[in-house]
Amino acid sequence: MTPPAQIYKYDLRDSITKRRLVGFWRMMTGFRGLYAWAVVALGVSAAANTASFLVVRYFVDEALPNREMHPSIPLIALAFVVLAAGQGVFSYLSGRAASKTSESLALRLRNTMFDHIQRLSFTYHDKMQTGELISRSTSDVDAIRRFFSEQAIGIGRIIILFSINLGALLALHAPLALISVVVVPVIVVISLFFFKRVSDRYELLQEQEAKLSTTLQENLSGVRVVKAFARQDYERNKFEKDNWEQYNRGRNFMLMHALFWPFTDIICFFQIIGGYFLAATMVMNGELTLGTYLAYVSLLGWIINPMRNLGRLIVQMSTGMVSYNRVMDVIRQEQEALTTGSAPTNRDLRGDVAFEDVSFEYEKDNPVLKDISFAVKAGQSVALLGSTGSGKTSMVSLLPRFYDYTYGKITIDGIELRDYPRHYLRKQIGIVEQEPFLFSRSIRENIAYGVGREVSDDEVYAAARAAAAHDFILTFPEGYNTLVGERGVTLSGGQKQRVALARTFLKNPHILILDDATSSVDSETEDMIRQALLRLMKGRTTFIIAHRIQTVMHADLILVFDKGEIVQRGTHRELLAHEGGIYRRIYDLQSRIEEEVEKEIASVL
Ligand code: M5T
Ligand code: MG
Repeated sequence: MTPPAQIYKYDLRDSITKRRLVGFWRMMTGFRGLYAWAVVALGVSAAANTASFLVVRYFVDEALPNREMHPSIPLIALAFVVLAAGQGVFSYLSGRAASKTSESLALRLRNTMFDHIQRLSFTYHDKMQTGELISRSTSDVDAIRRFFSEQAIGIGRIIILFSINLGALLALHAPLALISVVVVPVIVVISLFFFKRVSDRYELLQEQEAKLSTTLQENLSGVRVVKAFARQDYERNKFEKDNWEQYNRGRNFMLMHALFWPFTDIICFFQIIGGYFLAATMVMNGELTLGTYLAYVSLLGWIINPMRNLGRLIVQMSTGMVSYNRVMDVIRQEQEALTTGSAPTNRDLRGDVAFEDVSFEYEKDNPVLKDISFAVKAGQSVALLGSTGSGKTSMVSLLPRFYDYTYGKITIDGIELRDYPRHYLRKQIGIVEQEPFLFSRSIRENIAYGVGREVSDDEVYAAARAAAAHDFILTFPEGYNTLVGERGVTLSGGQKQRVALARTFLKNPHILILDDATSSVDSETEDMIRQALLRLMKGRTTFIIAHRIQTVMHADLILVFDKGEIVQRGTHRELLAHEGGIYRRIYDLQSRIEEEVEKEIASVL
């Protein structure tokens, strides 16, 4: 089976509106016909049900009083069978259409959410908690699904039942019919009263649920830290506190529901008893036949009980509406424009990069980069050195447009960075992140991840060799098919880094960014990678962030960062010549340590 084609024909972003019911209506695009059919089929089923009460009436009033077998009795029996079968069949057809509609709508919503979330900006993801996004994509989507599968269809059903049965009742005895529905407006008013209260409480409940799932998610990804610091008790207490809050909010929510029931129950009870009583009196006074009375009793039940359900549904609908807002809040966020930009994208980047007085801030008025200016020619390498938190990662993440700079100008090949479509830049620029992430897939899939086409084994091996990863991968029994992460082996920090390096090498980018990419490997392996890098870097502009002088000394330009500013610049030679400069100090410190280590080793040998 394949998903219904309609789900791809409509963009849910078009259904964002302040009026939530309108939003729901728009969301149904492509399925309204099917949905209407679900309601109509339900109506047919209800009509068959009602008709059988009228047949009862005919049977009691017309057929029974005759002593002999009335000629219409076989017909009556047949009518009962047909009506019962009709009711069952149409009820099934309705359920089938309704389930297809609501599941399709949920399917589309989940697809849209997933796709949308991965296209949101880095800034949004920095701020939005993962647990919150997960709960909106699952629990809130489910509430919307229930809105379509249970609440909206239920309300349709009730309106139909109400109209058909009331119609029949009016035909039987109009004054009695009118008296029998006096409580209906009261129930509607009570439902609306509860609607607001339930929806407020539900919103609080959902917020707490998101908080709880964030706690859980964070705890799971940080399970090693928790264990290492033996903080299980602390974490449990924290979780229990949040969970207790969840309990209270859940309870408040259910309590509102619980309060609603007795109100409507009592009202409906009086309505039904009153109706029976009144009709019975009328029978005794000879104003009503017995058959009509029997039909009336059934019809009244079929009017009042659905009305009680109407109240419940209206109240439950509020949950769907709260969830609608929570989901639309995410969908409303603007995506990063990936493909717009006036720069030509039909050729590869050459790699001339220039920064002119660039400043950047994650949060307003808190600049992490100040007046950064430098220029490199295509094929040159730039090394960034500096204390932690000085802005090195931030600077390089401007190049693939992960973030947009606040002031100044960055150009690549003479064209302003903002004119390049992000997708193009990210295809052309390869970045090995400071804390690389690997998927729970095979090593091979991880390495081939960035290429976006079928790659041969030889290509994968070559990239892995360059990253000094080939040999260690072959030590695993399953080699390149070894699963990484939760479902497979846990790689060491250095192994992970090398797989990430191979992944970027294979992508063969025109601008290469290595953010502390060899920090977790030993000096010998680093040396191997450096050799491979020298070959790879040829002809492409490279940015290398590192803390070791050895790693940066061969760069064409070394930038020394401090607190978001470039405090020194030049080649290794030039910077060394600057006695008392930071670079020189770092160099002296690192060579002193090395000397000491060497002495130490010599003394041991
Ligand atoms: C520079 C802040 C960070 C620091 C400053 C990545 C990131 C950083 N920051 C944010 O506010 N949000 C972010 O998403 O920016 O940070 P950096 O650029 O990561 O520094 P670095 O790469 O030079 O440091 P290190 O430790 O990797 O050598 O104040 O709080
Ligand atoms: Mg960094």
